Formats: sequence, C-alpha cells, structure tokens
Amino acid sequence: MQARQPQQRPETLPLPKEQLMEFYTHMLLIRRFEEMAAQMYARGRIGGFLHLYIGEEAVAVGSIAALETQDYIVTHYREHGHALARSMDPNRIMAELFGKATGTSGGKGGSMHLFDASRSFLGGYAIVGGMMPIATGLGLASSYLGEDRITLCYFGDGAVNQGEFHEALNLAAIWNLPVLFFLENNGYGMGTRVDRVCAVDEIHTHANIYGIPSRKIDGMDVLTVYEATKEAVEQVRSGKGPFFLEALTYRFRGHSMADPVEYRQRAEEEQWKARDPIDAFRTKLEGWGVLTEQEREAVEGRVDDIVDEAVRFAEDSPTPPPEALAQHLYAEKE
Ligand SMILES: Cc1ncc(C[n+]2csc(CCOP(=O)(O)OP(=O)(O)O)c2C)c(N)n1
Ligand SMILES: [Mg+2]
Repeated sequence: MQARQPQQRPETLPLPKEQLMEFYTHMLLIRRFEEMAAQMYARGRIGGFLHLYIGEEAVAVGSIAALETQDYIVTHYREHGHALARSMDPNRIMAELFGKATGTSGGKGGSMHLFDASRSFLGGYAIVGGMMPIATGLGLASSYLGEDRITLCYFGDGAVNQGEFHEALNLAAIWNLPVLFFLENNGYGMGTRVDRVCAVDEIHTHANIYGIPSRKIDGMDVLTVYEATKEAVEQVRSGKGPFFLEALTYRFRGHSMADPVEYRQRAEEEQWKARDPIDAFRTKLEGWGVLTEQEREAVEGRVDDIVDEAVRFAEDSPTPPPEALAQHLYAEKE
C-alpha cells in the first residue's frame, strides 16, 4: 500500500460534515457487512450464489445519495451495496442471504433478489442486462402518470453488448423517459476482461448513438460520484430525457465466492487496492479534521454492532414454511 499524502483542509467543506460522515459510515457498513457475509457463506449459512461488491462501495453510496426517496432503483445481482446505501434494513438483507422468512423477499430470492418497495428499491436481477428494459418501463410509467420520479438503473460492463441494452436505451430516448442509466465498469464480466468483448474503449459513447448524453467518471471517489450523479439526476428530472453515466471501478474479490480469480494479474489488483475508496475517503476526512480518531472508532463500533445484530437476526429467524412455495406466483388482488 502506498503512503497517502496528507490532505489540506479546504476553506469550506464540499458538503456538510453530517453528510460526509454518512458517506463514510455507509461505505464501511457495506464493506463489513459483506466481509461477514463471506464468512457466513464459508460456514454454509448462505446458499446459492454470493457476489461481493467490495471495492465498488463509492459507486453505490455516492450515486444513491443523489436520489430522492421516491426515485426507483433497479440493479443487478451484486446489489448488497445498493440496498444498504438505500438504507434498507441490514437485518432483513442478511436474513434474505440466509434464506429466512424475515428476508426482504421472504427468503425466496437470496442474495441476487433483494427488494423493498417501501424504499422504491425494485430489485436485484440475476439476468445480466435484465433490469434495463424494466428501467425503461418504469420510466414510461412515471412519465405516463406524470409523477416526479426518476429511475436509476445499474448494470455492469457485461450487459452492454446485449440486445436489450440497446433496445432499452433506444426506447428511453425516443420517449424522452426519466431514466439514468448507470454503468458500473469494473473491468471484468466474470473472467473476461472488458477489452476482449467491447469493440470501443469509451463504452459510455454507446449512449450517444441514441442521442443520450453521457459522462465517464472515477468510481473510486465517492464525492466525484455524488457530484456527477447529482448533475445527471437534475438533468433527467428536469424533463430532458435519459442520461448515461459510466463509473470506472474494480471488484477486489472474485466474481462470486466460487471464483479463484486466475484471469488477472496480482499487480493490477494491487494498483486498484491502493485506491481503496474507503481508505482514500477516510484519509481525506482525517486530513480535513472532519474525522477524529475517536469518531472513527465510534463509527467502526456502530457498524460492527449493526453487522453482528444482522447475523443474530438472520440466525434466529425461521425458514419459510412449505406453503410459501405456492405464494407470490401470481399477482393477487388487494
Ligand atoms: C443473460 C445472462 N447471460 C449470462 C449470465 C451469466 N452471468 C452471470 S454474471 C455474468 C457477468 C456479468 O458481468 P458484469 O455485467 O460486468 O457485472 P459484474 O459481475 O462485473 O458486476 C454472466 C455472464 C446471466 N446471468 N445472464
Ligand atoms: Mg463487470
């Protein structure tokens, strides 16, 4: 790890101290929650797949902070970070990972299908790119109903060469829908490096052929992500149609818990880890005098308590009853 340069305190902080502390706390919560989830997976407490977001925390935290509570979010299967950044209940998220009835999807969705309508968090989707037409549909619904509500749609670099990516962008542009398409480019789709499957380097320019403006940003810096998303959200909310952001980031772990990561160089991993979004932001806050040692320890203690409580809650919760198998197959009349 490279030595970090001390940060000068700017004359005015870029955001109020409470908001900076919230960014830090949320990023740390995601990191610690997922480190615990990895342990629980290794102990056989979590079944199915488990895809960790570790390394990408600044993207979810910075972007979701730029939304209003009524705005919709749809995302992919690497979504624990988005759910926690949206302040979904960590107990219910962990319970979902454990397959328990108290989980966000009644224990029937698992890690890839977190959902919370009360937070306008409409999923977690396991199908690569599958959330993109859904986002366009949500945008159409809001626009048709005249609601002040945008949709933020996350997807990975693995989604951009599929047909539905292009169909979703094209229709959103034609109908001038309030959708912010957000590419989390972490350099790999499973074991495949992005430049082996993408004919262009600047992936965000795909949006431009549909007349959608785009911007590429540093996804390792939470403040950059926040500012860029805020601008994009304002534009989309003002009725100017869809916008496309591409954040450059890196997953520090394998694609899923089963991946030994044999397809990339350790030197490349070290370069990205030296830019760890949480370490970098902490160094900044300490240098600015926003985060004292005492406050740092207090935040760490709080976060660890939340994570421990989530595991306790998940452990103590019941599994879904057999009859749950036949529930939620069809929409029911209220
Ligand atoms: C339509 C479809 N094809 C293939 C898969 C198998 N699959 C699961 S994840 C993945 C890679 C996706 O990579 P990316 O979109 O870059 O997201 P990341 O895992 O990097 O966050 C693939 C091919 C799938 N889930 N859905
Ligand atoms: Mg990827």
